[in-house]
Amino acid sequence: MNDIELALACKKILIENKREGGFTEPTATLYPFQWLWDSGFIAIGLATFDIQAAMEEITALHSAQWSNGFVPHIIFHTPNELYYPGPEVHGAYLSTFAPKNIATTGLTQPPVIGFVLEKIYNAAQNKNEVLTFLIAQFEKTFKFHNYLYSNRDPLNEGLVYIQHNWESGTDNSPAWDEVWKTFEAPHYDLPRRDIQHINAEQRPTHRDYEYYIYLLEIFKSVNYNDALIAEKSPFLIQDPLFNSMLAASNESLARLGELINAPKNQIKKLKYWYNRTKIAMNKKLWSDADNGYLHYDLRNKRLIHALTSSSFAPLYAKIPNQLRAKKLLTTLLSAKFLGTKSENFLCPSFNTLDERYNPIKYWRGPVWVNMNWLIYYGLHRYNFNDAANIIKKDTLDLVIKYGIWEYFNPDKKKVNEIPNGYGAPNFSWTAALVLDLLAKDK
Ligand code: 2M8
Repeated sequence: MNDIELALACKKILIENKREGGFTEPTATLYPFQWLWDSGFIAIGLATFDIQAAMEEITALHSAQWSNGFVPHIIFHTPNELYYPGPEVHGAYLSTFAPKNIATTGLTQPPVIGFVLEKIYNAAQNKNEVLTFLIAQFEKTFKFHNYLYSNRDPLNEGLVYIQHNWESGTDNSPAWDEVWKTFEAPHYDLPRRDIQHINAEQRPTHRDYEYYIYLLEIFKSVNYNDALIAEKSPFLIQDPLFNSMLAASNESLARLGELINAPKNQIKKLKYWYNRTKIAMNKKLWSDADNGYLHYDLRNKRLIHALTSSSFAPLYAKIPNQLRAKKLLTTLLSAKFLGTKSENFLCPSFNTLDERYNPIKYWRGPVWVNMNWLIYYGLHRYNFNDAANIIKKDTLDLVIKYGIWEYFNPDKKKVNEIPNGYGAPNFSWTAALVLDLLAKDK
């Protein structure tokens, strides 16, 4: 398959996964709604060939923004029994801030939209065509960041926390194993739909899901009140990926703000947020022992010593200085990720030398194209061009070899044995970000 054929296949997926209401499903069947960070990545891909569709994607997402600025991670545009847990299990309507006209979750996801808006602006041939859209979406995204810094930073450190593993985007990361050990979840009968579509070996376990659902029960018991969640919930995590996305979005919004003549105090605030988050991440989330950024468990006041692909996300937001960035590069190219003889496709989602590494299970080892895309651009910010080329080549090789899947086995030795990628096929953000990587060559 050459680049032109690959680009055509990617566009076809985005067009086929687009639904009435202007949003794109991550993939038909497994994820039949709109997801926050998926939509951001999808809009980046759409912007390479259809600016209107990119704008519609973000407009549809923000149509479900809560009155306090919160942006939910799933918008249940139309009822669909194929997915569990649906709106009833999430019970987000219990919050006084939730919209009345559309069902959403009460969880969020990595705040990527700020930098997505800048990508849309840069991709637009005719800047006037996107101006009205940008002015409105800038305001909404600013409000979301304001919500995060006001409600998710109880120590006022410039670092926000996530309250559920589903907010991380890296849902089943071994990093969470350490948190599950700190409390007990009850046993539930769970009508899992995902493992009816996908091989259970590639999805989280039943026990994992019990923890996920138990956290929702806690949130519902306090009507999704943030202050009470901060006080009671056992899961309060400062995530390097989530905070990097927030920082990068602050940077982008500050630049966009200048372009659209946003009020000076908003631009000032965005720069202030960016700098505070950068300083706090370097102070609190960096580990010299691991040579990488880690998750911090705010409830139990400790770093979680697990290197994941999220450990490299700070490169995307220019969080580390050049020296620290070099250390991160060394970790990426070490036996832990690339392998001593480059035997892995970059970037495994978890340290391959850790006994919990699993190359086929969800976020516990496989390669994810959205993480590769973030690391690719992050490496370029430090002029680590050789490593950036490796990760780009690995991404395209995987997609050409296996198809446009949700995730992939990192093991290069197995390419002749493994028939396909993992999770769902025809996966929207894989298609979208491959389009962006291919467009970058032009
Ligand atoms: C996965 O998460 C959802 C829950 O949000 C699930 O497994 O049901 C994750 O990979 C997440 O990062 C992604 O946004 C979502 C849709 O692609 O699927």
